[in-house]
Amino acid sequence: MKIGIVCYPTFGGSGVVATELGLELSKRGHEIHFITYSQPVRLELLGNNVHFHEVHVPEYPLFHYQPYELALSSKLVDMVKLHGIELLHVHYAIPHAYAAYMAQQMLLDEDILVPIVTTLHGTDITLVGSHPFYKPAVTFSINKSDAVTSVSQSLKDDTMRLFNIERPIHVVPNFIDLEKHDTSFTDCQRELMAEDNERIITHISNFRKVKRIADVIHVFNGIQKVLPAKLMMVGEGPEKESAELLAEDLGISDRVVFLGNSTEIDRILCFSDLFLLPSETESFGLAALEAMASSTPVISSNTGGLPEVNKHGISGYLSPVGDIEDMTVNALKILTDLDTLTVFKANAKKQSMNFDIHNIVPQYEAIYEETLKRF
Ligand code: GMT
Repeated sequence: MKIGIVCYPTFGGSGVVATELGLELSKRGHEIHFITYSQPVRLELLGNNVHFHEVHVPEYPLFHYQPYELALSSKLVDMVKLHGIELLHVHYAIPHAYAAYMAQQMLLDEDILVPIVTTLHGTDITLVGSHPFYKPAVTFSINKSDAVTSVSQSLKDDTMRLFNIERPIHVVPNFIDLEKHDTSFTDCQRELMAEDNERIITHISNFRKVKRIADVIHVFNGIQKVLPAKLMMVGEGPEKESAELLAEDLGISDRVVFLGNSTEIDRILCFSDLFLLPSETESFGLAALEAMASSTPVISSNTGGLPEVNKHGISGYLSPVGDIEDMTVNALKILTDLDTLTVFKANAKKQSMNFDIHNIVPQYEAIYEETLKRF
């Protein structure tokens, strides 16, 4: 199949999922066209089967807001015609599903039929999409998609509850390429980050409010009072500065390392003992799955799709949102004794195997085939 993929090309989970999906589809013989405003961060290899088409939005002083949707839908029309793209798979409803629908209508005028598959990722539904300013457009574009998927059962339930949805939603969970998280790395370089007797705790996110970054610091503070430990904070975002200040106020800034954005997540996770994800809400928690695939148990909040990913008492623990004390106690249960840590590490790896890329990507292929047949 010739498939056009639209996504946010940044470090966010939806862009990562879209990119990994496109790369895997290309390995399975499909021709993939990424259509977005810059090359996706995890898209390193362009080749015969993987193409990238940049959407340009020229600055025009009359516009207070530059019309990205318009530029995107025009680009989709051009690329479908030029490359014979048979299906558009858009990740994140806003504004991608809306722009794709406009492109579909323009192409229809020229008797070109292209179905749209929309994948809902989370904040497009729970935080942004359900805002009254966007809700009618988001409802419309979901209902006009030819197939809709969501990354967890919890997100599907939220979508059905918050919007008036008239079509089925298929749950296709996020996935992981286990080969990229091979823990048999010989050059893990743990010694560069911490002393032998120190436990390494990691948090990776876009440092937005929804991630509850202060909780990460407080939980780590509780851990390091009991055990020698270091905290790796990976990512960039609006809450980073206040997290740095909090670490300073608590007198632990020498034990908290802010690493910024990284394309080498697997390298950081390979020396991590525990992953913290205390988010307010999380449709899935791809970062937690990536940690587990690197044999890193997870302390997370019990919200959204996280219980579908992290299994309480097995791959880690789940606590009520904001319950720093419970998270700290659970973290110490895992970290204090080396044998327990080893068991949790093995369990985390095993649990991640339920989301093997080789089992999940065929589910998308089946949806594409069924949608094309129906269209
Ligand atoms: O919150 C983020 O980390 C970014 C956000 C995005 O839209 O890229 O992530 C959402 O999609 C990911 C991939 O499906 C999910 O794993 C994240 O849980 C989800 N974030 C939220 O629901 C807050």
